[in-house]
Amino acid sequence: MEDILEAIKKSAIKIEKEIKNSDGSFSKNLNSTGDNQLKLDVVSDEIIEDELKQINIIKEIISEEKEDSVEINPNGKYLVGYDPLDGSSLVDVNQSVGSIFAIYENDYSGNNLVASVYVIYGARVDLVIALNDVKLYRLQRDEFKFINNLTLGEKGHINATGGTQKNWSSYHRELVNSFFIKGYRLEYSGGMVPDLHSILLQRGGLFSYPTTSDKPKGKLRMIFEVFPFAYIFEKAGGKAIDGEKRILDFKPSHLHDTMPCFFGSTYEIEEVKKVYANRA
Ligand code: AFP
Repeated sequence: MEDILEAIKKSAIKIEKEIKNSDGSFSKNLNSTGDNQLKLDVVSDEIIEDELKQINIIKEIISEEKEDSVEINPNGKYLVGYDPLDGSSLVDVNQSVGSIFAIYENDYSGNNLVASVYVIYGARVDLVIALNDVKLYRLQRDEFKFINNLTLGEKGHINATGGTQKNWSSYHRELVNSFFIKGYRLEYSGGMVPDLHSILLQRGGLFSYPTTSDKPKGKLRMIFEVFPFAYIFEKAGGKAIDGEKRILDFKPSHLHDTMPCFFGSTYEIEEVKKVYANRA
């Protein structure tokens, strides 16, 4: 496992330099989700693949930017799913972006996750590693220094509301508004990594990306985005559900499956369950 974590750190340092020098232009391809691929997406994916394929304990890797998995070592122990540069379109408006890594054993079921890591490229470069707890590291002169453990309180004050509002269901709109009426503050950048990092660093709140009329199965990808953050939020003392059920109890049918997701401290997730259980 240590070799994988070191490879992620090396990748992060290289990607951070690429972002600083990026001209934001698009490559000629689309990714498996049909998104235009920024050259930065492709370069970040190549940096990570080059680092991970040198590690013998890895059986295969699957990238959000590629249709199929890539075999590394048939006798390897771990499967690594990653989103090389999540929210990459935000680079052009100088917002924070991130890389997300999920490390599985046997298959890509949520309950087979054994570690999750993300990197946020913002005013500072932070790295968060979730094994049995959640640890925050910060890049200082090309080295990641341990800062502190991340834990969630019982409840928070942030309401990060994903998706286009006109495409929300009436009950989801009722849920979102119920938090604003309680005094929660809207914090939403359109980047999953900075939006969830902010909730973790402020020790609570709710991030939601629900089923919407334009995305009936949600937008966020199970293997590379939803499962790793569900793991992190649970290890930090919070919860992660699809509106009713625990996210990590799910298993994708296809490598690029998406699902609705709610990540938060306990109080907020229990409120989600109440509204979604009674939806018309
Ligand atoms: P891109 O990678 O296409 O920029 O999308 C980012 C993302 O996958 C995730 O990082 C955000 O949480 C989510 O999409 C934002 O989606 P909406 O813009 O529909 O709210």
